[in-house]
Amino acid sequence: QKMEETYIMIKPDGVQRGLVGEIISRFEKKGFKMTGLKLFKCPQELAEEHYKDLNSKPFFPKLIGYITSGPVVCMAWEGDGVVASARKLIGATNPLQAEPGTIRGDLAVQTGRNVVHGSDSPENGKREIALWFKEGELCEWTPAQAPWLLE
Ligand code: DAT
Ligand code: MG
Repeated sequence: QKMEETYIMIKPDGVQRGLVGEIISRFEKKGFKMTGLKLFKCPQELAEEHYKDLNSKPFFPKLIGYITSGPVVCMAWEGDGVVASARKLIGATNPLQAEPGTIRGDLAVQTGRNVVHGSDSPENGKREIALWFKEGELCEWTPAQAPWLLE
């Protein structure tokens, strides 16, 4: 049985602001395993599919415009409880409400520029990874630190 996985994406503001290393670092240091990574310009249709549950919201057009406005960093991360834990590391949707110590709490101020995405359930983790990554883009590997993280 495969470990839980989540789709994490650094949004265009995170890339433009030079926060890529900082954000990846948080997940790396926590001890999760990266299984996919790419810099990517997101086409309109993919952005719309990714956020389809929000397509009736008034902010939807702006959200799609923002996500497609520049390159994003697409990531797949794996680990026990990674979905909920990544959401905690990321912090609340509105960065002003996000706790200090979280990515959004430390690095952002507006909901419309909240620098990072994380899947909200294991099902959506799978769905989003399949949506953003092609066959052969994911990497199965065992980190050398595994025995020092997992007993
Ligand atoms: P999250 O990204 O924390 O999972 P979400 O799935 O509810 O939040 O919404 C997806 C993104 O849509 C969110 O990161 C920013 C944008 N968004 C959500 N609510 C918004 C609002 N009320 N006004 C403007 N943008 C919003
Ligand atoms: Mg969400």
